[in-house]
This record gives sequence, structure tokens and C-alpha cells, in this order.
Amino acid sequence: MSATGISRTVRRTAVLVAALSLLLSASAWAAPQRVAVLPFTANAKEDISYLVKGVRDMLASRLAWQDKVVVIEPDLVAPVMKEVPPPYNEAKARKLGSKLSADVVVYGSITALGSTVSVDAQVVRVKGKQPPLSTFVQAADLNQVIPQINDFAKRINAEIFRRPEAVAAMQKQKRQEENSAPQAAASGKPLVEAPKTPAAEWQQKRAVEVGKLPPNISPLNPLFLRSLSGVDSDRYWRSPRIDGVVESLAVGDIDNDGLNEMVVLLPKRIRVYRLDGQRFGLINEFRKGPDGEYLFVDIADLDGNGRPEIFVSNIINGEIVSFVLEWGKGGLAIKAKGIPWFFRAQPNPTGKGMIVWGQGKSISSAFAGPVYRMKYENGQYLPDKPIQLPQYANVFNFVRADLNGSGHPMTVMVAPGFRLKVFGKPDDELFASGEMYAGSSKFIEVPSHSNNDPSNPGDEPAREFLPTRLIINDLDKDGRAEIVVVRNKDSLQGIMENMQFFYQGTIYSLYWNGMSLMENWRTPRISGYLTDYTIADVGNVGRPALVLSVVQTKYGGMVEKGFSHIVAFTLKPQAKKKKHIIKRTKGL
Ligand SMILES: [Ca+2]
Ligand SMILES: [Ca+2]
Ligand SMILES: [Ca+2]
Repeated sequence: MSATGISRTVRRTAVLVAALSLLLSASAWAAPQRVAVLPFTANAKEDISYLVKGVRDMLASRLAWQDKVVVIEPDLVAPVMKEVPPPYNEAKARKLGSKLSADVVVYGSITALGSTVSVDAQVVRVKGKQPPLSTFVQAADLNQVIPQINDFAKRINAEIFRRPEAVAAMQKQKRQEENSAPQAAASGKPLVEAPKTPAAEWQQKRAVEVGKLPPNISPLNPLFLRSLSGVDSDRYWRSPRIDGVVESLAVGDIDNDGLNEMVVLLPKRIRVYRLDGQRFGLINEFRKGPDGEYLFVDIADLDGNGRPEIFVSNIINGEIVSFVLEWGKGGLAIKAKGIPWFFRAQPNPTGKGMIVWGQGKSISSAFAGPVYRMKYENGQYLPDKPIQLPQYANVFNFVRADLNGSGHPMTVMVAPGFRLKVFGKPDDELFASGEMYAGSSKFIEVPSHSNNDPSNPGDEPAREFLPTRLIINDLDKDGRAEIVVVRNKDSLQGIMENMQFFYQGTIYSLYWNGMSLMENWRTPRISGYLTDYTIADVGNVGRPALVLSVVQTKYGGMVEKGFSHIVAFTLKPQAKKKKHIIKRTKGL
């Protein structure tokens, strides 16, 4: 334990050094300006909250400017909006802005009448008496609104923040407008005219061709790229901040009411959330659980009573003391504890329902004995049949998947060194990836071998890093499973041995082409450390979503403080008709 203490101190010191150097470079700059983007008021018969969110996210992503402009988190804006409620005008926007210590406040309204959409937006500088910057955008089609909001963001960047590239673009556009002014006046200018820059022309053209997605965009979600460059955009849902580090998550209908819940594993706590339409609510928290280090949570109805159990793989002093919860009267209750097995659930690759794998450990190693398919018998969770797996496989690093639709599942495994490997038979390696996947900072400590050597006692224990989950799904419904897995990027990789810090991650979907795992799509880069993920109808809207836990760790003094968000991307598996680039994100 003291070795852990020392390594934690080293780790904190490393981060402090990193934080200090960031601080030094930042101090050369003025403090960034703070912008509050208020949710626009919706005037419409139907629910256009997806559009309100889309506009907000778009403005936020376009206005954010490293070290210069910070967009205040919606979670921080919301409570102040209760003190200063809408509708907003210039004076109220200033009042709200000063409560938030904002320099600039953006507010407005969106009106939808039939298919016509108009957006009215105001930008107020909190200090001083300058008039607000405003715009009014009207379009016959949703898809034409977004490029115009984008143009407005450019105007804000030019006129308020004096962002050089935006200023240059504005000046160029002005000159062009002056040159063509006489003709425009004669012909009668349309209500809104897109500027005649090449980019705007392209956007107009794109708006016309909007029935087609660009070839590099996955129809599952317009944010997902099929090619190899990143995007920075906004078609996702993000939970309010969750205090603490979310170690793992799983989704299932744990109380059997027909709606899915999200089970979130925190150190010493298990929380149950429900996302229903727009609401994200904590419905239960289980606190009095067994001691230990909670590693992973999985959901499966192994006892077959129709109500899924929640499996928590847990370790204390080198021993597995896993436990199982089930929904009882008004909350989670212990069904079994002190179970000497690690658990991992996966969909049955060739049938229905879930399979739960189990594996034990020994004092001298993180995993011991074969991986078993687990069963529930006489009130106990017990090993049933062992399965044949490749060397180095363990309960947490593999998945069985019918990659070619043959009905004969293969084994996909995160091999040592975080390479993805595919095996036909256990000794038949078919593929090994060049890239590293499933990187994680979760580990099990095992005594180093030299501990058995009396001449060298007290050596620091070794760490067996546990990869993140491999998940299988057949989103394109061709009968062949795809593998979904993260690539977490490590900011200090190579600098410090035996330690891993992740600062951004991307989720990949991979398919088997008969020889290799090939990229199908990927999400945008997500800042933070992606600890776990699943694909499930988490929003209870009849459509699956890619659900991720994203962890940010902050260091104040010597105290390590983490917080997390759940992020979900809508998936539209059967996107035959792609009428709008803007997809409804309502409740995912
Ligand atoms: Ca439920
Ligand atoms: Ca059950
Ligand atoms: Ca497939």
C-alpha cells in the first residue's frame, strides 16, 4: 500500500509540473473572455429543442478560442437563469452576464412556422454601453439555417473578439459586397443573402445537395467520419457534471418497467440514472456496498427471473470480492457478495440474450485459471464450462464475435501492448493491429516476482493494466458483428514509465473484411479520458445510442479531484432516407 502511496505522489508531482508549465505559458496572455450562450427561446408548435441545442452547441464550438475565449458551461449558466429568467432583453442579459462574470452574453429566439425557420440573435457586451450585435436569419429549410448561424458566429468572432481570420474574412466580404451593391439594389436584395465567399458558395451548394451526406460521413450520425480526419462539432447529448470518476457504466432495464436505466460505477458508489425524453435524473444511489476497488459494472439476467442483475467486479487486498445487485423495493439491493470471480457480460454472439464470463485470480497474478461461462444455481454464481481462449486472454480483454456471419464466432482480444488481435481457433492468430486500442489507466496490482526473492524485499508491485471494453454490435444489420472500441490518447506517454494519463479519446467501429479489422467509422475526438462505453437505447426513444463515460481529472494542490460526464451520440442504424443533415437529437 505504501508503494501505491509513493507512486501516487510521483504521479501527482508529474501532473503538478505539467500544470505549472501550462500556468506559466498561460500567464503570458490576458485572461480569456467569458461568453455565456443562453438557450434560445423556442416559438413553435412542435418540439424544436433539438434545434435550440444545435444552435447553442454550434455557437459554443465556433466561439471557443484557445486561451482567448471561453464558453461558460451550460451547467453553470442554468442556475443563474433561474435567478434571471427569460425572456431576455439587453438589460436582463447584462444582469445575467455580470452574475456569471461573463464578458459577452448571446441570447435569442428560434421560430418555426411550417417548414420556415427564423432565428433572431443578440450579442451583448456586459460592460460598457455598446449596442448589441444582432442578426435575423430566415430560411425555408432547416438545413439553410445552420450555415447562416455559422456566418453569424464568424461576425461575432470578427466584431467582438477581433479574431484575425474572421476579421480578414469580413473585410474581404465587405469589399465584394460594395462591388456588387448597385446590382443588388436594382434587383431587390433577398431578405437574407449569404455572403459571396467561396466558403459560402460551397455552403449554399451544399444546402441544395443536402439530400446526400458527404461520402466520408457515416449515416449513423453525421458527426462520425468514415475518413481519417477529425471533426469538431456538436451532434451529441452530454449529461450534467457528475462529481467523481465514473469507472464504468452499463445500460439495461433493471427495474423491468420497460425503460432503460443507466448504471454508473463510481468509487464506492453505484448510481442509477434515467434519461427520458429531455430529462436526466438520478433515480437511485447505492452507497453502503462492500469495500474494495470497483472495477467494472455489467448487466445481465443470469438467474433468468426476467430482471437483470448488476455485476460489480471488485477487488480488495489482492482478492476478488465481487458482488451482484438486483432492483428490489425502491432501489438496488445486494443479491450476492464476496464472490471470488471477475465478471464480464457480452451479448451471445450467435444467439439471444447475454453471456456472463467469469475468471478467478491468485495472490501472485491478476488472473488465474480459465475463463468460464458463468451460471446461477442454488442461489450462487458458479462457473459452468471453461472456454478455450488464446494465450494472454483474460476475462476483461476479449470478446467473442461472429465477425463474418458464419455462425462460428471468433475471438477478438486486446493483446499485451494494447494491440487488437483476431483469432479463429485459440492458436490461430489471423490479425494483429498496428495501432493501440483500449488503453486505460485502470490496473490490478500484483506482487513483483522479486518479492519472492528474500534479498530484494519491498519491491514496488507490478501493474496489470486492464483494457477498456470491447463491445460488439451489428448496427448495419448485415449479420456480421462490428467491434466498437476506444483509442485513448496519452499526453505523457513515454515520459513516465508505468503510468498513464489520458486527455482525449476517439471511439472506433471496426469490421472484419476477412483479413483485417477495418475502420468503419469513428467519433470526433472527445477531450477527457473515456473509461467505458456501450451501445444501447439510453434515451428510451426506440433508437440506440453510443454512450460513453468521459472523465476529467483536476488537480488542486495535492488533491486529485475528478468529475465526469456521460456523453451519448445518436445512432440511426437504418438511415435510408437522409433528408436532413440536421438530425433530431431530442432525447437522443
Ligand atoms: Ca427500467
Ligand atoms: Ca435476474
Ligand atoms: Ca455488421
